[in-house]
Amino acid sequence: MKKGYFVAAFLTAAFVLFSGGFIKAEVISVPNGGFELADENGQPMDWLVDVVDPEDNQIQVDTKVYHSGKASLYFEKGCSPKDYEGTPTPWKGSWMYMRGTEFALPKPGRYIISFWAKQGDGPGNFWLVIYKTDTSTGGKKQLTDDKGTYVIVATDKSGEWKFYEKVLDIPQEFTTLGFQPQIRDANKVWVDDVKVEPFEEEEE
Ligand SMILES: [Ca+2]
Repeated sequence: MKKGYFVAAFLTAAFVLFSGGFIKAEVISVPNGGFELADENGQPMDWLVDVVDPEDNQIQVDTKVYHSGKASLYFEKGCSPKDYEGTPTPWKGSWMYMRGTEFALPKPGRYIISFWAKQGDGPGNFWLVIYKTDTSTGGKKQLTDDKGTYVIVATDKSGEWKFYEKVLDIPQEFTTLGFQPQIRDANKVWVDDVKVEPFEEEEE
């Protein structure tokens, strides 16, 4: 921990030095937000993958299709709720999701949360849910914006890489965040560059 703290302090000092004394943007690292790191099974490091039905659904780090670096997240839901209607396992047709390692923001305030996605033309949409863990209960609490939504939804189905972002006011009690990628209906998507940056009103 101490070594990590020292490195962080050093990098901050170096950043201030080389940016001419102005802190323009603090770098906030989303753990494996670029999906460059995979385990021996091709699963993304720092993300908890919960594929409820591997016959229909798939989560893999893809090293052939990516937006930046050398890899992205491939996320495919091969079934729809209607496929499991009236069966003993209706939950198999419902949400498929995974969760990222939670991370800390330096302070409360306004942030831009963004990602790139390249989505297929299936009926489902990829959602990125923003949440924190309630440390007293272990439950997940979603962060809702002023329009009452707590997700960033990938709406484009052209198969091209598209940028999605949301500006959110992060309150004190939410300075530890987690991301939950999910799809409910059938579709496939590549996701890359999940990022969090401080929002700046004006740039000079
Ligand atoms: Ca990447």
